[in-house]
Amino acid sequence: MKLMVTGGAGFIGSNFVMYMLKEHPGYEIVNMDALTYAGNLENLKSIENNPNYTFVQGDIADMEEVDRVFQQGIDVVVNFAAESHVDRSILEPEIFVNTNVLGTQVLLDAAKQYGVTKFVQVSTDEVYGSLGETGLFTETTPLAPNSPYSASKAGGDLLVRAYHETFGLPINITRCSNNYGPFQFPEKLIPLIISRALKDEALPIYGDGLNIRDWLYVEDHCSAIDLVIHDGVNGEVYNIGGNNERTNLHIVKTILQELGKPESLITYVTDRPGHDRRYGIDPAKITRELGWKPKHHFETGIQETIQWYLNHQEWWTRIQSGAYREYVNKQYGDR
Ligand code: NAD
Ligand code: TDX
Repeated sequence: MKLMVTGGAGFIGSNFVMYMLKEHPGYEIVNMDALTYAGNLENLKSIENNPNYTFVQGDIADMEEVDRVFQQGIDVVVNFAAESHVDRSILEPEIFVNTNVLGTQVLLDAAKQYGVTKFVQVSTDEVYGSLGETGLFTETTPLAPNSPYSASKAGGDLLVRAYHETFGLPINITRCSNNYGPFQFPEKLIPLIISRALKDEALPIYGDGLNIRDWLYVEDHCSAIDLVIHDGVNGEVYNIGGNNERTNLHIVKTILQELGKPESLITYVTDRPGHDRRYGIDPAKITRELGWKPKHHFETGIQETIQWYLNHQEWWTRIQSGAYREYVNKQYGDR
């Protein structure tokens, strides 16, 4: 099987590439990634010489670049490539529409033209909007995105759905809750707090810190996508989540305790505009129909994650200094 993974140099994509090469040593993987600020080939150092792995630098919104990859003969597409940070989408929405909507459409067209056995769109619970104090997102919850990021992801999802209904493309859409684990870019809450706390910097908490996110260890997200590729019923949406709802304040205090740092570092700042109050996923469908079960408990997963960031300080320090671009140029030429 030949898989095209887009966005495989980002946080979840790189974990997924490594996971699939380990779980399915016979599969070939082509990783197409534009290497935006969030793409980091250092994440993939452990597998860069694997003969079943190739990297292509390219933009999913560029028809010619996408076409060149499909000419290699692709069986399955897993689309992780996206602009993924809500705060950046508030400052600069255009690039989100370009990659998350137009980029998805370009990929869909190529998948339709060349024919694939599966197109998996990796999406997010944020397309459902915000929950009140009770209830969970199911696959039939209406889409009600509140940020330019989630609106652009919802736009991509709707195109994926339409290519199934109109052209019979064999698709699945997965909607996962907040991921955490190794290689997450230090703009996102958990790595941001760890890296700033280690430097005794103020820890910015938006609003009252009581917004709730539903956390899933990244490897458990990868195992769910693996199942969907193989057993997902064409046209279906699968929600992925581990029933781990926590307030942001709880997350930050857990990290501080683990690092032995004082809570006085916590600094309440102006709330994110349109800040969703609560996310919570009902994973009953993927559990029942595909037999998926997460392996990692939040309490141990967060400890392992903190330990990973402690052991890989050079990884995030280089990102924060921008020096990892030198590695890219050294490895793949100056482009
Ligand atoms: P990330 O920002 O860490 O990585 C995104 C990757 O996509 C980067 O390597 C970047 O270079 C690449 N990319 C961006 N624009 C591109 C383009 N036009 N063409 C090709 N490559 C491009 O993101 P992530 O956190 O790993 O998220 C991956 C996917 O999972 C996204 O689609 C996101 O919406 C979804 N998702 C993320 C989470 C989460 O908690 N991080 C949860 C649910 C769903
Ligand atoms: O400095 C901060 N202070 C703060 O209070 C940051 C960066 C975040 N927060 C809050 C906002 C959210 O309530 O923490 C929570 C998590 O924020 P992010 O890490 O930015 O994640 P979120 O907005 O929930 O979106 C993430 O999960 C769903 C990913 O970035 C998305 O790509 C994914 O779709």
